[in-house]
Order: sequence, then structure tokens, then C-alpha cells
Amino acid sequence: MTETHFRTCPLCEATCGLAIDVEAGRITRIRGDEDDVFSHGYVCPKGASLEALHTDPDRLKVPMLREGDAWREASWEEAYARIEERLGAIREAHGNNAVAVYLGNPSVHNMSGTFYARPLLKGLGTRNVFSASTVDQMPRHVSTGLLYGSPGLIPVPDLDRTDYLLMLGANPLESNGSVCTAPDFPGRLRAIRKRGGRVVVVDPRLTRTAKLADEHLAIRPGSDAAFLLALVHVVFETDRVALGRAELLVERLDALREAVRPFTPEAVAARTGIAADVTRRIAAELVDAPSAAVYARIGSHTVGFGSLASWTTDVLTLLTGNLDRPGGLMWARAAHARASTDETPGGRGFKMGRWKSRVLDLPEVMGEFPVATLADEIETGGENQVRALITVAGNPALSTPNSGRLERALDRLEFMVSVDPYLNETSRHADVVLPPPSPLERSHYDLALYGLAVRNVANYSPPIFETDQPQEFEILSRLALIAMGKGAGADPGLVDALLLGGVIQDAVGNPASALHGADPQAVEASVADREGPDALLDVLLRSGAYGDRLSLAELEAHPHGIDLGALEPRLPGLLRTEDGRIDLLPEPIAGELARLRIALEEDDADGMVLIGRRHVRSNNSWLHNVPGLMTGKDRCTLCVNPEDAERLGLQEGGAARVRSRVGQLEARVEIDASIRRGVVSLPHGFGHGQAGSRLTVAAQHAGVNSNVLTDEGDLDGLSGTAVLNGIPVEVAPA
Ligand SMILES: Nc1nc2c(c(=O)[nH]1)N[C@H]1C(S)=C(S)[C@@H](COP(=O)(O)OP(=O)(O)OC[C@H]3O[C@@H](n4cnc5c(=O)[nH]c(N)nc54)[C@H](O)[C@@H]3O)O[C@H]1N2
Ligand SMILES: Nc1nc2c(c(=O)[nH]1)N[C@H]1C(S)=C(S)[C@@H](COP(=O)(O)OP(=O)(O)OC[C@H]3O[C@@H](n4cnc5c(=O)[nH]c(N)nc54)[C@H](O)[C@@H]3O)O[C@H]1N2
Ligand code: SF4
Ligand SMILES: [Mo]
Repeated sequence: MTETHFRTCPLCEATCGLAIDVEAGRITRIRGDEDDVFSHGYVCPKGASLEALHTDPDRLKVPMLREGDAWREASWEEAYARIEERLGAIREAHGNNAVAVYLGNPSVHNMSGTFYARPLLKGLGTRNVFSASTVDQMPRHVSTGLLYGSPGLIPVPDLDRTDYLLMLGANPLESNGSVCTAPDFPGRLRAIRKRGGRVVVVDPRLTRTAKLADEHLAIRPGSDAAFLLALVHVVFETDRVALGRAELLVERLDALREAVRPFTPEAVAARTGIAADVTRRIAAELVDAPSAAVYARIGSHTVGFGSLASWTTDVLTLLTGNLDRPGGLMWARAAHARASTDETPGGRGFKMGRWKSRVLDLPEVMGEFPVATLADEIETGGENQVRALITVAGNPALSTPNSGRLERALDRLEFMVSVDPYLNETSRHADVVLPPPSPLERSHYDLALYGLAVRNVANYSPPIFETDQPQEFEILSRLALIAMGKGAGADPGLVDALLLGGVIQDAVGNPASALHGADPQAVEASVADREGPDALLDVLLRSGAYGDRLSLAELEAHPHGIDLGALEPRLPGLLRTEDGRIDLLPEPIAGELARLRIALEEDDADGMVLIGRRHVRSNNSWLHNVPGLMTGKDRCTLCVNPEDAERLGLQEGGAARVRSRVGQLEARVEIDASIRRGVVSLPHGFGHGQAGSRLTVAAQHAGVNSNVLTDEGDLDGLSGTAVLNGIPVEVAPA
């Protein structure tokens, strides 16, 4: 008998609904769930790979312990005991900061990671916290914090209603979208054009997304901030500022006008490679469009002025009257979010740099340091040196800059723990590896992504299969208890109780919550039969923005999800700046503007630069072990423009040596007219087949690691995010 389970795919940000057929305990088919309220049947090739992930013989089921150079399987109790002993000794001798933590990307796609990493961090009491955010979206958090007072209040382009989308540094036809949750992003883009709207893509490569657009601007890497500022300049110059819903909220409009005066389209054209008349026309189109949204992602953010670029996307949207209105940039209202206190703008405001990193004096942002400086903290002796590391759902050995140096640093650690289902390039350096269950063995609800969605949606999936492995929230709880000094044998339920107590307190104390005034013990009793994250989620839903009608039981009764409607205006109530207003020229931005003016003068346009790319059948570093996703031609190639290839003497399929300030590698050449002259592109997440790892399929498609070339010394000025695009390189035949 076939049973069909409906489940949200947890692999990327698109949150597609899957229909998974199971027969006698085995998956027989995975397809898109036609009835899913958000994705309507859309899937990408990765969705179906959940079966292969689940049955992957390389996926770990029991903890692995290092004995010298070899691995052996261990019981959970033995693994926790080893961790307690070693971490305890290191912290006792060297203090809390001697233990660092790195949280990787999948921890955001997983309720365990989202809820239970915090008690671990709290228990450890370390300032050495790092995450994939500083090789990704931290610039977006910084600009969001500066504009709206809280780094989580990120607005998204209202894709389904916009008349004009200016998209920079994003390739959703491969990535399926980022910091903008929109299943079938490609279809939503096509729909803009079908209803008579216009899509403009700014990217050094003529990507599949750019091909779908009305217009492609092949910008020079690293110059998006300059281009966007020139657009702002033109909006002022042509006197077309129309603030719309932000009219009574903005401050220092005149100061901004002055600050962008130098960034004329002519002044930035050499840097951006975009002709001044094109910039002027795009600005005019933006202001003339009935509605417009400016959306930028990783190609614009992981560069030297990434936070400035991110800030300018919002400011441009705001100045053209498109902030917080249908078709512009808008805010989602997630079902699990605190019941709305939208009526009262104001708050504590956004602060960064409250403390600094030990070695390079880099400011913390959102309580963490740039992962680019992790190696510094491990290698540099002295008080507070990092001697132990815990990685959760991360593969920094492949995903962070100057990975050659980081790998050497990992070898110097006195102790390392990885919470990870694989022995891979990172966990091979660990002393203990703790494997969580597969995605199909846990419940799922997209805590992080529904706050970034282009519609208000809620969808919960129960686990499909049972498992003997502890759930990841239990693993993280056990680590938290060790960190709190309660010992490896303590009851993990203590952590659940701690988290639940906090959530219930908020729920009953918040006047806007449907649980306001309820008896905390009664609320606790009402979720007594729910496990870990599910209990927390239920209380959040019942006390959230739709708490009068939503609960976990209600979501369980709707396996295809519940549509809560199109995005709605949220200003001014959601603003969390101290004065409840939007400062158009905060001091950190003024500083970046000054720095950019100098950089524009110093620009030299001669050398080659490296950028990254994604392929729809990849997911950063960790889906290369799925055979079905690795068929077809080699994807880890260096794309080179035909004119550059000829000038440099590179042959199709031949080997090129690529050298940067920090490293070098050899890659196979793919001559590709779609890439801008002077730019080469290599995907990240490859470089498999390392000794001590156990990724049989990935090792057969090893490829090379592009982060051997990226420079840990080159960071976005405000957020400390690594520069991963626009790396100066020399390219020659190998
Ligand atoms: N298939 C697949 N999907 C994924 C992932 C994956 O690895 N594979 N990863 C997921 C993750 S973690 C993320 S964060 C998202 C990222 O999602 P996206 O931001 O859409 O990422 P990319 O597809 O890498 O697109 C970035 C684009 O920026 C361009 N670019 C490079 N430098 C510049 C520049 O200086 N300026 C401009 N304007 N463009 C530039 C590149 O050519 C590329 O086309 O994707 C997610 N989805
Ligand atoms: N050059 C260059 N570098 C980049 C990028 C780029 O565009 N160019 N993109 C950057 C971006 S956007 C990101 S997000 C980072 C990603 O950087 P990371 O998050 O460090 O790396 P991932 O490749 O996502 O590795 C995820 C790890 O989590 C494990 N894992 C998978 N599922 C689970 C789970 O449920 N629980 C646990 N505990 N572990 C799990 C996998 O086995 C793998 O080891 O890479 C960044 N690096
Ligand atoms: S686009 Fe693909 S990987 Fe992303 S959620 Fe949908 S099916 Fe999963
Ligand atoms: Mo990412």
C-alpha cells in the first residue's frame, strides 16, 4: 500500500511542498505537491534527492570518535563523555573564549538549529561565535538594522505584484532565490513580464536568469554599490523623489542628497562598466513604473561594499515611493512571529561593534565575528586564544575564505566537535562527530524563511520515518548541558523546559497575543505531549500574529499549508529604531560613502577577477554525494570569456592555473561567451576526496575548492562579510 506524505523541502530557501510516496517503509516517488498553497507543484531536481540523502550509505548514524588518525564508532554516551572531559579541561584551563562555535547554513533550515543553538551558545559563554552569515547575508542584516532598527526586519520584493524588478547579484533560476522566499521564483519572474512588467538583471554573467529578463547589464564585479548610488543620484537630480508611505518617517533626506552628489552616472561608469545614459534610463524607468522593487543578493553582498549596496537597494526603493507598498519592497508577517505590536514604532535600535575580536579588532555584528578571522583566532597565541571548536551544520573548510589556511588552523586545535551527518572536509578534522537524523526523520517548519516570504504562509511537516538516532535538538541540548556544567548525563528535558518557559512567558505577557493573561502552567500542560521544537512552535503560533485562528494542530490538519494572504503594509509600526523613524544617512553609511569615493579614484581596471556561480543541482558543499545530482558534464569548471581565453592562451577543456594573493589551484577551462571580459567564474563547494573524509560519490567529482583563492583579509567594510566575488587573480595555462 502506498502512503503519500506531504512535506516542505528543507534544502533551500524556496520551501517547496513535496508529495512523497512511501511503500513498505521505502520511498517510491517524490514529486511536487500540486496542492501546496505556496509552491503549487513546483520542485527542482534537489527536492527528489531527499530519498538519496536519506538512504546514503555514507550518512553517519552513530557518533564517530577519533583515535589517532583513525575513526571508530562510539556510543552516544561515550561521545558525550569524551566531549565533557575535553571541553571541560580546556575551559577550566583557558576560559570560555577558548571554545569557538561555527554555525553553518542548514542550521537555519532546521527547527533544532534555530531554537537550540542559542542555549548552547549561552552555556558556552564564548565571544568566539562565527557562522555562515559572514560569508553570506550579513550585509543585508547590517543595512536592515541601520534602516529599520532591527537586523531581522528584512523587506522582500513583492514579486507577485511588482511592475518593475531591478535584480542584482542574484541568479534565482539556479539558486531558487535567497533572502526572499518564493517557490517557483522563475515562474514568478516570468509572470512579471507576462503582465506587462519589466525585469532588469545586473550580473557580470549572462545567467539563465538574465536570459529570462528584459534587459541584462553586465556590471563589473564589486561595483554594485556605485551603480545603485548613481541611480539614487539621478532620482535626486531629476527631482523625482516621492517618498510614499515613508513620507513622514524619514530623516536627513537633504544630507543624503548631498552625500550622493559625487556619485554621478558619469563618475561611476568606468568602475561599473555601465554607460551613464543607461544608468539614467534605468533610474527613469524605476521612478516611472507604477510599482518597482530593487532586490540584490549574494553577488552584490559578498563584496567590499556589500552593506552599502544592500542599504542602497532599500533607499532607492524608498525614494521612489516603493517601500512598504504592493509591488515594492514589503515585509512578511510570519505566523510564529510575536503577536504584532505594529501600532507602536520605536525600540532599542541596532548596535554593532559592542565588542571586538581579539586579534584583528573586528567589530561583532549580531553577536558574532567574521568567520574570515577564525584562523587568526586559532593561530595567534595568548589569552583567549581559540583552542577548541564546535561546528554545527557547517563546512567552513570549503565554504570560507583562504580555506587552505583555515584547514591548517583546524589541525592545530586541541579539540573539535562536529554536529554533522557526514565525515567531510571539515568534520574530518574533528575529534568527535555527532550525526543528526535525516531531514525525513524530523518535523519541519521554516522558522527563518516565513519571515522572508513573498506571501504570508505557514506549513508544518511531521517526520515521515522514525529513527534510533537522537533528534538534533537533543544533541544540541546535551552539548548545552555540558557547556552549562550540568554534565553529559543531565536530562536534556531541562533545556526544553528552559526554552519553553521563556516562550510561554512572552506569550502570556504580550497584550497583543491570543494567549495574553493565560495561566502559564495551563499553557505548558497544553503542549505536554509535543516534543522539543514542536512544543515551542505551537506556543509561538498560538500567541503569534494569527494566534486567534492558528495552532500546530491547525497546521497538522492542513498538510498542504495555510495561505495567510498577500503581504500587507507594516509601516510605521514595525520600525524598531530608537525614535521610530528612518535615518537616511546614519554615520556608518556616511563612512562607507567616503570610503567608496576614495576607492573609485584608486580603481585600476586591468586585472582579471574571479566570481562564483551556482548550479541548480548543487547546494553549497554538501549535495555532491547524491549520485542523481552529479550526472552530466563536469560543473566545477573555470568559465572564461572567449576573448580572454585567446589572449591568455587558454583552450577549451584545458587546464588553467589560477593564482590569487593567498593561494592557487588548477581548474578545467570552459570557454563561455556569457561571462564578461576580465572576469572568470568558478563554483564553490567543491574540493572533495580529502583524506579522512567519507563521501564516496563526491570524491568521484572532487573538483577544486574556489575558496583556496578567496582572501580572508578582504572584507565588507561594515559587516565583516568575506569578499567572495571580484577576487583579483592571475590566470594562465597550466
Ligand atoms: N542550486 C543551488 N541553490 C542554492 C544554493 C546552491 O549552492 N545551489 N545555495 C543557497 C544559498 S546558501 C544561498 S545564500 C543562495 C544564493 O542565491 P543567489 O544570490 O541567487 O546566488 P547565485 O546563484 O550564486 O547568484 C549570484 C550571482 O551574482 C553574480 N555576481 C557575482 N559577482 C557580482 C557582482 O559583483 N555584482 C553583481 N551584480 N553580480 C555578481 C554571479 O554571476 C551570480 O550569477 O542560494 C541558495 N540556493
Ligand atoms: N567562494 C564562495 N564561497 C561561499 C559562497 C559563494 O558564493 N562563493 N557562498 C557562501 C554561502 S551563501 C553559504 S550559506 C556558505 C555555506 O557554508 P556552510 O554552511 O559552512 O557549508 P555548507 O556547504 O552549507 O555545509 C553544510 C554542512 O551541514 C551538514 N548538514 C546538512 N544537513 C544538516 C542538518 O540537518 N544538521 C546538521 N547538523 N548538519 C547538516 C552538511 O553535511 C555540511 O557539512 O558558503 C559560503 N561560501
Ligand atoms: S527549489 Fe528545490 S531545493 Fe529548493 S525547496 Fe524547492 S525542491 Fe527543495
Ligand atoms: Mo547562503
